[in-house]
Amino acid sequence: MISGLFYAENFISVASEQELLDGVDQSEWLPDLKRRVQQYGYKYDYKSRSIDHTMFLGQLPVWSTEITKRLVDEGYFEISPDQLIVNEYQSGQGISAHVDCEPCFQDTIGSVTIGSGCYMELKSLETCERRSVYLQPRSLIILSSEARYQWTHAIAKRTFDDVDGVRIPRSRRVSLTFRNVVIDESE
Ligand SMILES: O=C(O)CCC(=O)C(=O)O
Repeated sequence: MISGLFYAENFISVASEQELLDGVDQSEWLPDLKRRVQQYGYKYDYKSRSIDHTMFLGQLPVWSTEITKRLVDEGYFEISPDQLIVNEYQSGQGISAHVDCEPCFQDTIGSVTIGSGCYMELKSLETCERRSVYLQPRSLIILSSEARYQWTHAIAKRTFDDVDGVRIPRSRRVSLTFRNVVIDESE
């Protein structure tokens, strides 16, 4: 539908979803934003929209290893992601339209949905066309090339989504967004 956008339903099993959620819930949440977040690998600075080698936090958590391995083995990422942001959305929470920081992150971004589904809404920077993808629980969405750079993505702050004529209430959604950082070693 958009070049560089891939969507895979049932990317993870119900058992893996629960294991990931257990891993997330045993880890510390950061109060940096309105929604709760966790950051691994490198800490992204939301205010200055920047990242550098001084922001290194350590390896990605062990509970994410199975996913990062699959992302590479199944050809979604060329190299293993080294940055992970966990976002938690309660019903009614979302994320405003944005293009992920271009100087901070490489081409491919992958997001796994845990818990509630929701629409991801995309808008072309060039033509203002709109598309939306309903992210089912346990799905994977990849944004790369045109979808990553030429379109914004957002999640509307809603308590329900209308999917094929059915009103689906939102509950807690946790997303795991994997990226590779761009680090200038000379800095
Ligand atoms: O929750 C998601 O799936 C998307 C997260 C996102 O767009 C971001 O962290 O920049």
